[in-house]
Amino acid sequence: MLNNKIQNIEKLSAKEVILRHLKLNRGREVPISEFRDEYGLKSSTISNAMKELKLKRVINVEKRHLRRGRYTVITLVGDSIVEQYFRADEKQPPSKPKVNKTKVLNADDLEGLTKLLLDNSYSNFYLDKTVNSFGLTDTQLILRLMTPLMRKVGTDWSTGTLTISEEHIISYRIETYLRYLIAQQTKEKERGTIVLVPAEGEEHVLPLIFLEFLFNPFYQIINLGYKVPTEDFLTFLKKIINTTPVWIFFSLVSPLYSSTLIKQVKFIHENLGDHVQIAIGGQGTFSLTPEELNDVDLIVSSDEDLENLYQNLMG
Ligand code: B12
Repeated sequence: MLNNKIQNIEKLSAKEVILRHLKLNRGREVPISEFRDEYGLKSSTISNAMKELKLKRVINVEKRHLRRGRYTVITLVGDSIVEQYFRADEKQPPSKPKVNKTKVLNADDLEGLTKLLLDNSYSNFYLDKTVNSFGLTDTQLILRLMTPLMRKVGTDWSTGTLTISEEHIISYRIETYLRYLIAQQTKEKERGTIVLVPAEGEEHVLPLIFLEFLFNPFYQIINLGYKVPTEDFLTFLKKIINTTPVWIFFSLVSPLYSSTLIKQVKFIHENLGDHVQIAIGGQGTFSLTPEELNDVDLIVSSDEDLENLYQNLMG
């Protein structure tokens, strides 16, 4: 599948790009979003080209309800402008049959997933297709795939198997992919607000996106990303605590920021009393002592803890 993409598209018009891509992917249902994601075509350009080609008349355009929402799928059918295009093209000498080198991955093949994420022709679409083929639930996607993958990236990075650039690329692509999934999630009636915030100084923000993806369907999620001064954070919390039950999820990946985090938690409890519930989680929490955790309502230090929290809050 990774090879089913037109090379050297610079000199082609949008119409040609669409037709050639359909040809390369003959027999497969081609989502319109693929033209946008793969070739950078704007939605309006795709729509105009489709009108000009009268694709709507000769190709089935149907709304398909996919697991995470609706999107439009184009399916090739019999005698059409596309078929005419194929006939014209087939007069050229036949090219060598292509060998499909794409390996079918499984969810535990972290090596294969790393390669896919670092492939030059990577797009969200390829990862999505692969991930969909695993048939994972949301918690499995995070706990069985994303978390072990990032842990492996950490190990490979510290042993020099992966470079810093490669770690950055993978982190960025995972973040982008999860944002892409979040944008397609269906919202149910909200049960409250979850504010996601890293310990002050902490730059590992991927776990916040994991949590946003997991809880977004049922909660108003406010993901504060990084570098939020505690006083500022407090002012912000005061504005929302009277209108909604609030959880604060603090993430601590690097143990370097554990004492700062404990100060933050104390400060918030001193100023807000029991108006908010505070959970802290992440691999950095191992360095905290039971005394330090006095002000914390919940500690999530393992994948199992996270699974349990998910069952409790979403069940
Ligand atoms: C990606 C990455 C980075 C990226 C982060 C990019 C981003 N957008 O987030 C960047 C490049 C910025 C980075 C920087 C650094 N990193 Co780094 N990084 C990683 C890596 C590979 C993945 C981190 C990650 O997302 N993990 C996600 C999961 C796996 O983490 P988790 O803590 O187990 O969380 C799970 C749960 O606990 C839960 N969870 C997490 N938080 C919370 C909170 C709540 C409330 C709940 C309910 C649940 C929950 O969700 C997860 C699923 O179970 C890790 C490797 C690893 N083992 O994680 C190294 C790693 C964490 N980094 C490391 C280091 C050393 C650094 C740097 C100091 C490097 C440097 N010299 O600059 C800096 C620190 C910067 C800083 N100030 O924080 C070390 C830490 C070693 C240590 N124990 O101190 C690791 C372990 C790599 C290694 N093997 O050496 N890093």
